[in-house]
This record gives sequence, structure tokens and C-alpha cells, in this order.
Amino acid sequence: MSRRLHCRSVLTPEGWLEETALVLDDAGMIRSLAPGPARYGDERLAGAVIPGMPNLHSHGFQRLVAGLGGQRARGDSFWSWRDAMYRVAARVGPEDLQACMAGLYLELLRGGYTSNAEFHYLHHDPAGAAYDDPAELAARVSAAAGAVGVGLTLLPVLYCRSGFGAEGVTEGQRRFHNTPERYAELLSRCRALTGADRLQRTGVAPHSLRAVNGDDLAALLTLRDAGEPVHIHVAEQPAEVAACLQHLGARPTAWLLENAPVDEHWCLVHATHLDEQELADGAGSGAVAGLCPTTEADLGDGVFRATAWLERGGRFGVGSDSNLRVDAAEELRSLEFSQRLRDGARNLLAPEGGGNGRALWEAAAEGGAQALGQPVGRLAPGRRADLLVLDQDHPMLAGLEGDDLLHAFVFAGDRDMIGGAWVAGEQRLDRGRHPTGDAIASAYHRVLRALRT
Ligand code: NGQ
Ligand code: ZN
Repeated sequence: MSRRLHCRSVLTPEGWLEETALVLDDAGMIRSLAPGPARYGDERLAGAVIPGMPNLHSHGFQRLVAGLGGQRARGDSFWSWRDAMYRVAARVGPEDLQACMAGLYLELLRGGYTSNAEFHYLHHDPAGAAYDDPAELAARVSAAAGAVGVGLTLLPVLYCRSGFGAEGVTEGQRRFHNTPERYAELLSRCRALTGADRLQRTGVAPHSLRAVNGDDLAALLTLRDAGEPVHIHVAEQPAEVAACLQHLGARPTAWLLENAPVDEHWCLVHATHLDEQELADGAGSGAVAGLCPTTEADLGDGVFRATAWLERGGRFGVGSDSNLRVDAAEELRSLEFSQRLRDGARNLLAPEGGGNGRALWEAAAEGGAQALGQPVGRLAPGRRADLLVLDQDHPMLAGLEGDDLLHAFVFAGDRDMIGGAWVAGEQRLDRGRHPTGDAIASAYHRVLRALRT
């Protein structure tokens, strides 16, 4: 049996096509693109259809601290934010986490993200003791993604130490801590969980070179199955680069490129502070730079060298990270704006003659798909039908077509321009409404009220 989603206008690798049907198989994968008018029985997508955005980096529970902590105190920084975040992390129970994650994934879907990579490092109970099931909390993440019906790349995180040269973790990090041996159990449970849902898969995530030393990393990589994505935080803060230079004799990205098999399965999250050599070697490795522009701005990380990265052929995608903001277009806009503010010029991340909004959306969708290791990111045969329909009745899109319309969505956009979202060919959002959205929202509100203090 095949189903047809008939699009008035759809963005494909061949450009915008008018009056074209996406022909799907039972699993919601695109079999072919069929030009021509709608047929009887087609599902009709009346707006401009674009690929859904994969979110390549999320810490869902951090939604609980989004927008808090605005009283200025001496020395406010990334590190003081982290302490405050740890205090909330210490209080989240399994039920809380599941409600928070489902509510968040629904918000992210409304913001254009049809799949998420969850960089998941809350593993143990608040005292740091293992749950009976080492994947108790990972299972909550998987269940939440299942309830919303979005794609998930579950990334159980290995976290062994509090910093370069340290032996163990601090009290605030007890819930995160595993040895590589304990991690092996968690990883195989995660594979079992995600193996039961065709929209889900597992990857591995050494937290950072701060939290995982060279031996820990080597042990983790022996546990990885061929082809599983590898995500790691790298070079986010200047203090991290300095400490790495001191302990390992190299900058973090350079050390990784030299000592780990970094290739197109890897996602280098942030990669904010890169020198010329790291830019060239990092871009050449085929790895995806995992950019989280609104979180990076919020935490005062620095400005990613996006123009230079793209000139060297580097790939990138975007992530909602701390989930301060939950809007794919806003991440892309913030990325472009950071370069404009630095360089005093406009339309910096598009190729000559190309539409800026379209260039950003297409590159991030493709890079995000690569980082998640999921067949999404473009509307083409062999890919999954994860897509958004932009509402051309929206006043700010009225009269626009093609690249101009996508540019207006990215730069003047709003989530209410998203008229619908489909995942694996199933409609999950209709003008912001989700089939089970009310129940998800009320559990979400309950946990936000209880824990946001
Ligand atoms: C995280 N978040 O793992 O949630 C980190 C903070 C750390 C970001 N780096 C903790 N954005 O890096 O040690
Ligand atoms: Zn992160």
C-alpha cells in the first residue's frame, strides 16, 4: 500500500517543486516524488512544504531552569549558571522527567523540530544511587518521544570526572556519574528501548574532555556499535580550552582530531573556540558542528566561526541545548546574526546568489540528520516524511513563494507560521494542536510549577 501527500509547493534537493506528491510506504518513508495534480484520496498539503528540522542537541530537564536566574550577582558566568542548573537537576524524579520531556518535545515540535538528539546524563537517583533499572530515566526520555510521536536519537552520556585531571565527581554531579563498565549496561538497555520504536535509535556521548579522560573515551568507543553516532561537547568556554592545553598539551578540538577517530558519525557540540588548524581539520573530518546559538549566547560562550567553517566545507546543524528557546528558525537566525554583528555585513551564510533562509534551513536539516543518524533532513526518496507545512495565509508569508517565503519564515518568523507537522508521514500537529496535546500540557504545567523555584 502506498499513500500520497500532495504538496502545492515542496522544497526538495532539486529545488522547489509545484504540484508534486510524496509517495510513501507504510513506514512513512518516501518512495518517490510524483509530479502532477492531486488525485482522489491524496492527503493535501496546502502550504509550502519543507523538511522538519532535526534538533541535534538537547538537555530536556534544563527546560526547568529556562528564564530563571536573572538576579545579577558578582561573577555570573557559565559556571555559576551550571551550579544553579545542578540544583534543579538534583530534584527531578522519573515521573517529573517524563512529563517535562513530553511537554518539551511538543513545544519543540511546534517550533519546527520533528526529531531530537537527547544528550541524556541524568542516570541515578538524587543521592547518586543506581535505580534498579540503569535506564530508568533514559526510558522516560524514550517514552516521552514516543508519546509525542517525534524521532529520537537517545545519547546516554558517559560522565566520569569533575574536570581535567580529577578522579571522581562532585556532589552535584552524582546523578551523572558512571564508570565505563556501568555505562555498558546502560547503553545496551538504551539500545533495547530505542530498538522497539522505528523513529528511535541510540548513539554514544562522552560528555566532554573535562568529564571523560583519554582512557574513559577509549573504553567508551570499544562499546560503540559501528555506525552509531558519537556526540561530545567541545571547546565551549575559554577556561575549558586553557585547562585542556595545560593537561593534555593541546586544545580540545585539536586533541580530539588527533586522538579519536572523528569522522562523519561525530557531532562536535559547540566547537566555539577553534584556531585555523582546528577549523581546517574539523571541517575536513566530515563531523557536524553542533551549534546551539541561543544557549551559547545565553551562557556567554563566544561566537562560532561559521563563515570560516563553511568556507572550508564544514557541516553544521542546530540544537536547542538548554531549551531556553525552542524554535528552530530562531537558532538559525541567531547564528546568522552573530556573524553579521561580528563582520558588519549581511547574508553571510548563504552561497553567492542563494537565499539566506533557505541555505541555513537546508544545511542545518541535512547536518542535523547526519548527526542524529536518521534518514531525515530532505524530502527525497529513501528519506522519512518528516516535514512542516508553512501557512501561506499567515500575513507575513502572504504573497511570498519559494526562497523568499522560507527566508521570511527564518528571519521574520514565528511558530504560528507552521500550519502543520508530519513525522514519518503521520500528522502530529494541526495549527499547533497535537492529538494528545492537552494531557501532555497539563502534566507539563504541573511539573513546571512544582520544580521551577
Ligand atoms: C551540560 N551544557 O552538560 O548540560 C552543559 C553544562 C557542562 C552546556 N555546555 C555542563 N551548554 O558543560 O559541564
Ligand atoms: Zn550540552
